[in-house]
Amino acid sequence: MSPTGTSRSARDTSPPRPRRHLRALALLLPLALLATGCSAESREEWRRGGLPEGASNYTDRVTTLWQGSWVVALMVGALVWGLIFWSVVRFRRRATDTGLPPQVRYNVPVEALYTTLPIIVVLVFFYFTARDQSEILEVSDSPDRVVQVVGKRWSWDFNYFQGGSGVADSEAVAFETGTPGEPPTLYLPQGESVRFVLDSRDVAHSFFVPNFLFKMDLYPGRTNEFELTPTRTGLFQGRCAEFCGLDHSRMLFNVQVVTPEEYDQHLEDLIDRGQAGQLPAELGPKPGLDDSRQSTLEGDQ
Ligand SMILES: [Cu+2]
Repeated sequence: MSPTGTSRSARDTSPPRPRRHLRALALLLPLALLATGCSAESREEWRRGGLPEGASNYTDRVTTLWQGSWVVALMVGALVWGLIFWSVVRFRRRATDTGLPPQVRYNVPVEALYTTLPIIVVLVFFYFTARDQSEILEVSDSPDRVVQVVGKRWSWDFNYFQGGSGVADSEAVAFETGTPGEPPTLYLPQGESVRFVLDSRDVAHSFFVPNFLFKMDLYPGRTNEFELTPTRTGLFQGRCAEFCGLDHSRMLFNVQVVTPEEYDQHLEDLIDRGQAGQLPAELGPKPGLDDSRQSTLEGDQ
């Protein structure tokens, strides 16, 4: 590099400055990081930004929001990293430098820029997130099916309803119940809108099916609802996404999306197995809640 390097140690006691090999490393590292993820089979997953393959009518909307957020984040990242590297290289200490560089302060245009740009970014994020969230949380007056999901430490109960838009105006048809050792399977019909009515028997849980790209919390004493249409048949994993105690990690369930005919047949099968109607009350709220919350839970249903 510089011929002055040989005599540097004689008059400079500071540690050696980064040299050519460090500069090469700085250039190669981002390339190496990019290259590791570009095999053919993972290209589709990269396109989705690491999201699982979608299976609900919200998939496209959520994926687009996620991809857009990544694009903005990478643009901001590239700008910040670019300015950092440019400053590091452009204003590095040179062999001929002596003493401190000129000290500057206050640059109104730059300060105005880094105040307004983040505000604009946050407002754009907020707009698109709020728009998509209100679309996704919309419920119709006449869903095709109604399912009540009841969280409990540490498993799930599913009550299948028919003939209305919620639990209050529908008839309980059949139920499924699970334990941490035997996770239950929730059946859903492909291509039909399903109203989910979420309740908890004890503490806060969260109903999460990664392939639906959707989750919503379950609270004791409060009913949450959302509507969703499964778009493809298959077996999917579901889990609790709210830490709820010792066996939270075992609070799993399966989601089996089938044709509407198979869905009806499954309800028939449950009835034949003696699982008709709603889950019996003796499996209801567990000890640990005070009486007012217990009665709210029972009174609502
Ligand atoms: Cu839980």
